[in-house]
Amino acid sequence: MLSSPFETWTPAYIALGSNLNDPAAQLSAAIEYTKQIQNTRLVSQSSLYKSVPLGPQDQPDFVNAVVGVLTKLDAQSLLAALQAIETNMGRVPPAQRWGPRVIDLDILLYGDLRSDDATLQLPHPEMHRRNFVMVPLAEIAPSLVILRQGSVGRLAETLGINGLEKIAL
Ligand code: ROI
Repeated sequence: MLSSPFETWTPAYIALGSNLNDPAAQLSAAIEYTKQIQNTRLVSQSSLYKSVPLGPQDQPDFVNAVVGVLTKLDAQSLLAALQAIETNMGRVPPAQRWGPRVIDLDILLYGDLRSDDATLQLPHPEMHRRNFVMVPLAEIAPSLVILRQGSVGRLAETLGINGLEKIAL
């Protein structure tokens, strides 16, 4: 009972990405909306990074960032809140797998929770391979350890900054 996620502030990390309609402005708007999620506090925010697309190259560069929150929501409720923000911001189901998008909000980590749900895999199964996720995350949580992958700082260093450029903050 005392450890119910509804009564406890859980740290979670969220990756943001956009490559359409002024991506940096999309990320700023998404961060403002994230601050308004009920029972949730924004506690840290990385710089914004321009990044070359992973996947099809015939699309605009992305802007990526990571934020840290403390939340009383359970993981599924946090996911639902983030999906509502995506929908409000005009996200439509991508026409193309790995195609361009107005906004993408992915939960990377929710406390120590492991989830292999169809709708929510935690830790995010690809995060440790993507420098546009690990480099911004390393700004705000370098000593965080990702299950079976090692520390965020070490992973970010190993991945390097190829194709990444800090553009703000
Ligand atoms: N590539 C980059 N650089 N950043 C992203 O956020 C991103 N998101 C995606 C795909 C299309 C896989 N590529 C990306 O969903």
